[in-house]
Amino acid sequence: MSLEIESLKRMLHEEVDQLENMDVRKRLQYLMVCSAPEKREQLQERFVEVVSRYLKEHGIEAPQATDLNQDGRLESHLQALREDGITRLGPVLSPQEIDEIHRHLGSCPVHGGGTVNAGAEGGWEPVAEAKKKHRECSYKMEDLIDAPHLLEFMASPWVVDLTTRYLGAPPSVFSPNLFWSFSNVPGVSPSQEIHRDWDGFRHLALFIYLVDVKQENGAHQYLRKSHSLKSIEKVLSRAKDKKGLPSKSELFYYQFDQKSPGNERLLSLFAEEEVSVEGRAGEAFLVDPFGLHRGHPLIKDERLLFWARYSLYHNGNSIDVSRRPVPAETVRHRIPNDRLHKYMFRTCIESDFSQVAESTLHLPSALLMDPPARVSQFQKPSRRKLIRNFFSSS
Ligand SMILES: O=C(O)CCC(=O)C(=O)O
Ligand SMILES: [Fe+2]
Repeated sequence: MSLEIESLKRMLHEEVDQLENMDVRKRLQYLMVCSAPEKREQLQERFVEVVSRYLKEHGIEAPQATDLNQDGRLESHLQALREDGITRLGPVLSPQEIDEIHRHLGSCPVHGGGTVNAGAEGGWEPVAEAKKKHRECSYKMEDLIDAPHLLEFMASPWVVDLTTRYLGAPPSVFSPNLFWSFSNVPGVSPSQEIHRDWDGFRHLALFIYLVDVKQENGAHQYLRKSHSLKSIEKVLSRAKDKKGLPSKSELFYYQFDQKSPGNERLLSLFAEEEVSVEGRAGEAFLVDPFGLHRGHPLIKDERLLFWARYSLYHNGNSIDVSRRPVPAETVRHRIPNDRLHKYMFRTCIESDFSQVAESTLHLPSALLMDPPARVSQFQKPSRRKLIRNFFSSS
């Protein structure tokens, strides 16, 4: 075992000792949620090093899409992601391709809820029925994978290159999702409240609009520079003359909820950084979803949104965990059939490369932790409570 792995283990154990017998994902989740911001970023760096070394040793490396580098576009997306946490990729699917996707979905049933696992009680039904009673509904993962064009885009060399460079190692693609949001059922769903996503130490969300989207039918809203300590510090230093500023730790883990007294203060601090991504069907954007974001609640019409998540490991709390990967035969001709792609898509496409899929599916536990001695008695407290504890002890 390399020194790096040893030292990472030590760092992790320092904090984990108090949390006897949590299984590895809970430990990682705890570290992600409860570490002081500086510690979290330090852990993140080390985690990336360990994962990328491990993958290299297993022959999994992403080739660089050099043609895009030459015209500087990839570099500028990367820079925007690092500085702002969001970058717009422009139109990536043509109107004809969008029509083909809609034609495919025309015969596919949906389930109430923005993700299938988070779905309301009830079965599969046509969209026309679902929209009468649900604010959101989602398609089966296999119907999404079978749809034309989306899988190819998720696997396109420059998306793989860009996500690899941002994450620091070839990504694990997880939770591809395709869902409608409607305006005719009152109320607001959790993802329509400003929030952070907690799917890994470092992760990205790729979004593609499949209908034209304006603010009133659910444009994605993002607070730029809320995704990293460094960029939060920039926002704070720009506002240094204002009274009653929150601390950078407070900002780093800030969660909005309707009752938070700090919401207004935060929104005004990030006023210059707020973007609502309006765009045509076929437009894509990438965000670091640790940064504060939401989908605007719809006031008219509807929205069809595709997302895929790119992370450093299969985190175990993603929406596809209880779903079986689709058989490889159905997609083999559509994306390269090599080690890299088998690894990247192992959560959604069955792989005949089972050794790699197996040994890396639980990458963190294989690398970082001894298996827990006893079944965990530890109940993870709610994130809100963890964060409250964090603030009261800092
Ligand atoms: O609907 C959107 O634009 C964002 C969705 C989201 O943030 C989430 O599901 O975590
Ligand atoms: Fe989110």
